[in-house]
Amino acid sequence: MGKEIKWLTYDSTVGELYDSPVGHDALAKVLLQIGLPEKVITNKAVSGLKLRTIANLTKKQLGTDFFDALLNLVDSEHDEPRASKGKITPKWWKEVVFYQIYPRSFCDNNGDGIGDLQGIISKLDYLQKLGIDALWLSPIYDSPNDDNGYDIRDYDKIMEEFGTMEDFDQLLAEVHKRDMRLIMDLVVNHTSDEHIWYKQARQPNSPYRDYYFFRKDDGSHTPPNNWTSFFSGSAWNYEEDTDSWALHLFSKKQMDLNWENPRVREDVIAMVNRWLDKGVDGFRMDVINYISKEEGLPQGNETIGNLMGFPGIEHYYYGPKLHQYLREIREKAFEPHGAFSVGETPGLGMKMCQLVTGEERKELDMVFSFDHLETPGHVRLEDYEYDLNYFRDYMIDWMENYGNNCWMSLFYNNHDNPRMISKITKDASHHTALSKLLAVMQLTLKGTPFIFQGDEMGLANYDFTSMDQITDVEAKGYYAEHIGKESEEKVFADILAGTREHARVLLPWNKKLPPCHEGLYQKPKKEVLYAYRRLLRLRHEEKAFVYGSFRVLCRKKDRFVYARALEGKVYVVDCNLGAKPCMAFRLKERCKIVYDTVRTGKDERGNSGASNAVISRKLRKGGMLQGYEARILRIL
Ligand code: TEU
Ligand code: CA
Repeated sequence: MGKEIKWLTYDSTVGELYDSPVGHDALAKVLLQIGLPEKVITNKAVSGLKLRTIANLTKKQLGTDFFDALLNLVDSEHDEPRASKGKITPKWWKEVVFYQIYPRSFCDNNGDGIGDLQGIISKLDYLQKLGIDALWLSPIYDSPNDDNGYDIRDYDKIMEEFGTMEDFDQLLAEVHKRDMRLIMDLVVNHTSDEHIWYKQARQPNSPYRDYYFFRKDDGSHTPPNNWTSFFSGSAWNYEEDTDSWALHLFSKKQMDLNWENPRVREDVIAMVNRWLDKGVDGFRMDVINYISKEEGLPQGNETIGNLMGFPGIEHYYYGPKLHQYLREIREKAFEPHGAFSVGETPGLGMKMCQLVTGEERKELDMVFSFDHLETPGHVRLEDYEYDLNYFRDYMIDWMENYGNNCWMSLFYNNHDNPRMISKITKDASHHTALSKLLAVMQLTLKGTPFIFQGDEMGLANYDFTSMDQITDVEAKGYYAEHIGKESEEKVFADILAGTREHARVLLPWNKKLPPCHEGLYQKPKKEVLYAYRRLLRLRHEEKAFVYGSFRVLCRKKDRFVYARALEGKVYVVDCNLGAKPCMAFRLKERCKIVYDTVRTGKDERGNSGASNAVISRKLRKGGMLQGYEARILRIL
């Protein structure tokens, strides 16, 4: 399986570092973070330099141990990713379109202002009519809701507010009755501090002590290392009664499980098997790339910490035993059940993703990678405008280089992100067109689309006016951390731009909202719904959009034109990524318009009647695309 990669040292060159999979992804990530192009590294003058030279030259900026940290990370991976050009293995999860449900804010059936399982059941027909054939449910397990269910108290119980296990069984049966599939969220990097394991573990002599990361205070009364939590502050809680520290990469109530302990793995795998035995079709695995922490939990490199915003991350985002643990769950739980797995893997670049999703490696089926969600030099909690030209280049890179043994997930939104259309522009007059443009790309590019609830209604960000409307633990932590250092205006503007709350307001079809969200309402856009239905049907009817080849026809500024082809059938997707009109792409071949975001907007069946012929004639002469218009053509 690929050649052995050689160990790198200070005598290796920048080029060699960039050639190694982990070095490549780590450097690419750093460049992305500081907003520099790849050329900075690939140009000959730099790539030939020895690391020793670079380290000496940049000592002031990067510190002395930056390259130590980098080499340590790089040398933990000796497998070479394989990007096959061969035939794609057919799988159900490559052919479906997923819909993500965030249960708390999807549909409230009993009118208490909280979404629930009966609410989901009541919308299955709607989802089926939309053309959805697989669902991903964000966590529905028993939880004290410090992080809305991502802090699990009992993996075998349903959150009371959502319903009962009977409701769940009914939901699963109703999903399957419609030939749809259902995957659950698997949150096993951490549990709630109210989980029975953690409660036991707090006793120093408990057999559960080693289920988590506890460290005795060394007398200094400072945390054992400089790792920080994703929700601000140190990643360590001090526990007075035992004079020890406990690790939590997320909120203070989300305690990291120690995967080094084989009993943790056994218990987790047994739990996964119980759900699979019930008949669920697979899992979305929360921050699954964080489960293997480097032995000894070493101090994080400061430079990396500053660049990435999260000191310590290099010691766990691609940990030494990650592959081993992923294979273990697959072999002992997923494979025997034929279950599907998609890992949430923040921070992994393309090569690392190839190394966890290559089908020959038997780890994960797919991942959610996130580098397309922010343009270079920007972070989510920041008020800036997203440039779709970056999205295009990112997609082209992955379409061309990820390999046919790997398979991508395609998404713009989830419960951790604001709506992409609002990030591109706050000018609401463009939002309908943008929703449809994004839908066209998501449903015609190569990979499995994951639509987030409300995308199909054309929902945009909410106009929150105060922190009282924001319940999310991340935003609250961010506010507390930044409010002393920057103006209140700036802090709120950044939160308003990027808060996860935008994705967590009850969908507009619910009458009663919780008090903090009262009055927040957006009118669902029928036109966007029809566009989604039409595009979903097209994707299901035309396998070229699933298994077809991908070829770029034009990638000039604000233009993205590509072809998908299978068994002689060729489709061309012509997208205007800018707000201004542009010339449509000129094809030599005769072609037919299959779908157009502007002309067929209102018609649910996608019939555009006479206007198609008109467009066809115009097309041969050139024709125009309006701002953000997209069009799908079939070559005749
Ligand atoms: O998210 C993991 C993650 O790293 C982020 O996307 C994170 O929420 C934030 O954006 C950090 O900047 C997953 C879940 O999707 C998220 O909802 C949970 O809060 C988190 O894990 C912890 O379980
Ligand atoms: Ca309810």
